[in-house]
Amino acid sequence: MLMEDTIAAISTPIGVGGIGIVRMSGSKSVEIIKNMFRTKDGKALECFKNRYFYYGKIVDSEGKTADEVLVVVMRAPNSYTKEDIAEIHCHGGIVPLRQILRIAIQQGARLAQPGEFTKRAFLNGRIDLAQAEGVMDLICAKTESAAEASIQHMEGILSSRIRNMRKSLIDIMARIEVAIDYPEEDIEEMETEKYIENLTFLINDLNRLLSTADTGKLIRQGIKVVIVGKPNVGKSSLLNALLRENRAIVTDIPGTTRDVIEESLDIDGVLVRILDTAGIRKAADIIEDIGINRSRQSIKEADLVLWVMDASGLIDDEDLEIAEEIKDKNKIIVLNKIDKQMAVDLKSIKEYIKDTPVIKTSAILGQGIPDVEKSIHDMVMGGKVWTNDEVFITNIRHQEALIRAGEHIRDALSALKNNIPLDLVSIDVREACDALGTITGETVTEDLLDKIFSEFCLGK
Ligand SMILES: Nc1nc2c(ncn2[C@@H]2O[C@H](COP(=O)(O)OP(=O)(O)OP(=O)(O)O)[C@@H](O)[C@H]2O)c(=O)[nH]1
Ligand SMILES: [Mg+2]
Repeated sequence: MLMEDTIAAISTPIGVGGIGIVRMSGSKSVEIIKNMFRTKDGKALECFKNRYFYYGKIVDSEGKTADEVLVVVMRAPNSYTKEDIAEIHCHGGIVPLRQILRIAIQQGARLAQPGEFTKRAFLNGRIDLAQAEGVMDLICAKTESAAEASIQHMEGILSSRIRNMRKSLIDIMARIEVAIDYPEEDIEEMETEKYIENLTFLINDLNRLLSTADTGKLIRQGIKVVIVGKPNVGKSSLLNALLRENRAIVTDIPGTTRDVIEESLDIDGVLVRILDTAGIRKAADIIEDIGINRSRQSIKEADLVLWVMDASGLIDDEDLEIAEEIKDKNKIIVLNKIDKQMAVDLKSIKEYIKDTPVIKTSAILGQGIPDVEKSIHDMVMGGKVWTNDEVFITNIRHQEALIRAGEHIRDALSALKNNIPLDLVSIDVREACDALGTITGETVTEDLLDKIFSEFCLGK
């Protein structure tokens, strides 16, 4: 991948839209745009003013019009990539977009690889790696809270926390190196106390940041909520009520749902992947049996179980079996069909449901559905209120780097406490420093960069 190349890509999604954008970045962008752009009366333009929109058309080498367009040029270094960028805003159909891209390539551009624009922004020093990943996370965010978390990363708030930690480590490393070069015992002893104090402060700060990773993961990937219960209690009706659409088949025949149905739901900024499953009982036929096995598999993978019971029915052995199956899971009990005569008595399962919230609903009337949502939300956030200035670790790569840095800091601390020679301590401090540097991209290998950016979308 040569940085000298001028790259081009379609930056808008493939589909039908009002407008679509072809973007170019590199030193030849302006020359290429001059060759393919004509004003309304067919003239080529000598000069494109910086950041001005020009109305005209794109023509191929035979002068044939590809589309009517608006063109804008953003010159280095004040652009996304810090290189000359030209954008062609055409009609958002796949044919004009592809044709314009083809003409740009004929004029000397090269097709960009996924994430190559952002990679250039990184390599040219406009953003660091965590910020680049923030851009991609924002594009892929499925809820507002996921978007908020990625904006924090994109704006460099995570990066500056990491950089501060790294600065302290570099500072300690420098002082250790001086101490190694000029060993004077009394100074060393005083200094050792100082190192221990600084490293302890750092490890606490690092642990605080790491503790946001669980919430961060939920924010980004969503939580898996599985609806389980006996047949006919209203599981599919509950799914439909939560989705506010008739997604799953509902009948009064027990054993209606055979396969697992998965849908996504945004509950107050929390992404929920919700699964409706086959009612658990002794199966009546082989298909139902397969379905019930799938229910059991889903329970294993669940972050949270919604255990639905018929409020007008009685607890029996099948319920006890389910209770046993989900006893180690986070769960919420949903007593459904409260529009009917209440009969259920939870006493016989009270050993299983200590501290389990019980929500009463009528799925067909929509009663209690907001309470179910609130209960899910509370379970996920653990009573935590979302604050805007908090940085969350949402990326597993960042989490792993922090864990590695933490291990090295802990090793350095225990070495210091055990009077192990300072040159060995300094190795651990340096490793911790390098681990943190992989988050912002200061100490990252070419291979890792390629891997990260190849997961980006085309045209970004
Ligand atoms: N009265 C009343 N009936 C309900 C309620 N919720 C569901 N039902 C009825 O109960 C029957 C079973 O509903 P489903 O949602 O298919 O039940 P299920 O748990 O998915 O059943 P399986 O897929 O067979 O395991 C249907 O006839 C629903 O209309 C409710 O809140 N009140
Ligand atoms: Mg069902």
